Amino acid sequence: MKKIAYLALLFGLVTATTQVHPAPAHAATTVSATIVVPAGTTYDGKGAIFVANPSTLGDGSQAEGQKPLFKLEAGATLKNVIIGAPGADGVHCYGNCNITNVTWQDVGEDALTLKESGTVNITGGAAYKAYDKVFQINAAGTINIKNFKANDIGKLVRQLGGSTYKVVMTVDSSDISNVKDSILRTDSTVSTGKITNTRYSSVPTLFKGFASGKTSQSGNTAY
Ligand code: DGU
Ligand code: CA
Ligand code: CA
Repeated sequence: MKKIAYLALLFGLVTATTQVHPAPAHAATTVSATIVVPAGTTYDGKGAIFVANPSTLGDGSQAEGQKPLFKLEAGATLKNVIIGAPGADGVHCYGNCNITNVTWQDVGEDALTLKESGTVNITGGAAYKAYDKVFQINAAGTINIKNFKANDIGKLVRQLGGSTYKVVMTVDSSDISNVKDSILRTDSTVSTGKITNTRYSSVPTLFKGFASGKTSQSGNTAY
C-alpha cells in the first residue's frame, strides 16, 4: 500500500475507533446509606462500582464500627458488584448469603462479615489490598470460597478472635497471593479448614490456630 494511502487509512481507522468507542465513564456510585438486600432476593450490580460515603458509612480505615455498603438478609444474593475505595465495612450477611462475582478493589476495615449463623458462598470475584482481614466470621457457620482471587491481604478468612463456635471454611480453585498472616485462621478447636486446587504465592502459612486434624489440603500449587 502507498504510504499516503496507508496513513489515510490509519487515520480513518483511529478516528472511527475513537468515535465508535468513547472512553467509558467508570463513574462510581456513592453509597450514603447501607443498601439492604431483602431476604431471598438478588441484587445485581451489573458490574457497577460502589464506594462508601466516608462521612456516613466509614472511610475504609482499620477503625471499627464502620457500616456496610450492602446488608444481605437471610438467603439474599449479591452479584456483579465492584466495591471501590472507600470500602467501609463492605458486606454484612445475616444468615445464608451468596456472593457471586463481587470484587473488592481496596478492602476497607474488612470485606464481608457473617453476622448471624449461616452459609456464605463466595463464587468468583476478588479482593485486593486488605490491610488485615478479608472475610470476618462472627457467627457459627460455613464459608465456601471458589474461583476467587486475593492479593495483598492479611488473612483471607478470620473467625472472630477468641470465639469457640464451629466454622467450616473451604477454599477451592482460587489464587491467593501476598498474604501477611495466613489464608484461614481460627482460635476455635472445633472449626475446620480445607484448601483444594488452589494456587498460592508468598503465603507464610495456609492455616493458623486450627486444632490437630482439623485441616486438609490437596491439589494446591505454590508459585
Ligand atoms: O479483636 O476487633 O469482629 O470487624 C477483635 C476484632 C473484632 C472485629 C469485628 C469485626 O471485634 O474485627 O467484625
Ligand atoms: Ca474488624
Ligand atoms: Ca468489620
